[in-house]
Amino acid sequence: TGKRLAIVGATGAVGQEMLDCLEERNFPISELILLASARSAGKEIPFRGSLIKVKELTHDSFADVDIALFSAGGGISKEFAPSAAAAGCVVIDNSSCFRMDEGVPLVVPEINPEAIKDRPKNIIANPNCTSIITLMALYPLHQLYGLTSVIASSYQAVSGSGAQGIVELDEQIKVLGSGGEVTDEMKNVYPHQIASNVIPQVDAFTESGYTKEELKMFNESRKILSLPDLKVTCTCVRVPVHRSHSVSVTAQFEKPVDVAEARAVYANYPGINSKDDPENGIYPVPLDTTKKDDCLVGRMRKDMVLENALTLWVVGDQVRKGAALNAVQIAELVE
Ligand code: 2RA
Repeated sequence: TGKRLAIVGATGAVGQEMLDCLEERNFPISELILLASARSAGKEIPFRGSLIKVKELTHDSFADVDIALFSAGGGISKEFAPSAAAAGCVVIDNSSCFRMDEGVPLVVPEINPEAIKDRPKNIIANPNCTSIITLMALYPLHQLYGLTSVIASSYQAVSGSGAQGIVELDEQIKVLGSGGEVTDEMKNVYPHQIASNVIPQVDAFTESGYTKEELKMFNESRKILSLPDLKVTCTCVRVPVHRSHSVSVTAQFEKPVDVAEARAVYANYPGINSKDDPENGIYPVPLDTTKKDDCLVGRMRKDMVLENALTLWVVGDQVRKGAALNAVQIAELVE
């Protein structure tokens, strides 16, 4: 029998992608409840051949709901997820709100599926997209060689800022394409022009000089892999790409590494493939993974500087595996 499933933030980019994933994976649903702000209430969204009317989110929206997927920002999760959990609903939250809570599992189904069993708050957290994509590449190598440190730089799509990030890039590309200039009025999402530019800041700066996004990679990697001493340092950069994040990673391990063996580990590994043949100019680019489930790894090489280290490049769709698909896969694990 199907589940009574709610999506909070159904009208956003991730919410829409969740609907696509639920349909494509034939997720068993007896009733779909779409919840959003009063502004969006009343909208009708197609699902499995019928139109579902969006309802306004309230604290009482979760009576008899089995699973609720939240993707409406940290504020909404903070305010409404506890009410949903208290109503007996299993909450899968895509915001950063509960990720580091002791009693909340932080799950990538291909890595730590068993963690969902211990959910005293009835809340399961979906990791940050950059963490998911990076760890999809590193986990198979961790199983082989024992991961000890990560040095990474990310190249993050504008979809990470929601639909408005995509709009801002497209608008600026259009103006530049017609010989115009980007004005300050066109810089709402980002502090600088994003078209034909890169911005070495994702999310707010902290006192350490790292941004919140960079500290998410540090904290979430340790929790998901259960490696409390894992060393992680990264720089997260926004680039003028629509949907896929790319990450350049140098990873160090306990044991000596072998590139051929490392490349081969991805064959038949769920959710991640290798696209890696440098002699023939073969490696993954963001357009390869857009709207696709799997992440792709390439540029794998034995690192020239660090002992027992591999340097590689991984790409994944930020909206899909980075958010919506991962949340739906977690929902599939919930009995
Ligand atoms: C971003 N990872 O890319 C953050 C949130 N989705 O903006």
